[in-house]
Formats: sequence, structure tokens, C-alpha cells
Amino acid sequence: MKKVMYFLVAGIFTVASCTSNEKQGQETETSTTAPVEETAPATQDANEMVISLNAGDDMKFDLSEIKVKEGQTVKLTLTHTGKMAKTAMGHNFVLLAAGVSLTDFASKAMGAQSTDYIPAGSEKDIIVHTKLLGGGESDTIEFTAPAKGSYEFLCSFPGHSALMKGTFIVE
Ligand SMILES: [Cu+2]
Repeated sequence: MKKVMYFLVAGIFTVASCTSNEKQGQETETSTTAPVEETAPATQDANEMVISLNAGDDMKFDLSEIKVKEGQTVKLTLTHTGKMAKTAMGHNFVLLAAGVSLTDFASKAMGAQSTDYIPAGSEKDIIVHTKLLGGGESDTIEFTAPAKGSYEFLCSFPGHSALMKGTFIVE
């Protein structure tokens, strides 16, 4: 009977120590990859929306819809979770102004390699955009949510917007 108890206790101890190791690992990882975000929860309030958007070598955004409230400060971080270079699998986030055609914009952007696929003279078509990123990079942009409505976002790297697009809803 005593032996059984010993194994039970030892078993529980092993499980407990594994769990705490995992936790420690996760915490370490979070603090080394994104030190800036440590303050994010404290500043998250009704007037601020923190969004993290990820895209990897599979050419997909992990969000197809983003919802914010009118006038909110939006802090959006795009992270390229892949390994490929930005010349082969570059990603950005481009939020288009209301009424701008995504397909028209994407075809214009295709020729704008020298400006990281943000076509010159397209300022009025774009509300905000991130840098073009390669694997392992990230960029955070901060902007005020525009007027209530539905907007489109895309990655303007050639060919990507067929899959890499979504709806940005302001309520
Ligand atoms: Cu892309």
C-alpha cells in the first residue's frame, strides 16, 4: 500500500514539474520575441484595439476579418512567421480606402517593386500600410480607425491578394 502511494505522489510531482517547465518556456519565448507587447494588456482599453496579424510561407493571413470601433486607436502588428526572403515571399498589410477596388489596386501594385509594391501616387487609395516583410520580421503600425463602414485589406506582393485579403470592419 505504501509503495502504491509513493508512485502516485511521484507521478503527480512529475506531471506538476512538467507543466511548470512548459509554462516557463512559453513565458521566456514571449518576452524575447515581443518585448514591446509586455505593456499591451495594461493599455488595452475601449479606445485602443491591439491586433496581431500573422502570415507565413503558406501565403495566408491568419485573420480574414478584423473588427474595430470608429475612432479607436488601432495598433496592428503584422508578423511574417515564415522563413522565406521578402523578395520571394514578401508580405505587407495594406488597408484600402472605401470604394477602392482591390483587384485594380493589386494590379497597379504588381509593377511597383522598387517601392515595395506600394505604387507611387496611391496615397489617396490607402488608409495605412505596413512595411514589406520577409520571414521572421514584424512591423507595428498605429492609426485611428476610419469612419464606420467596411474596408478591404490585402498583401500587395504580386499574386498574393488572391489569397491574402480580408475585410476590415469599423463599427
Ligand atoms: Cu504576401
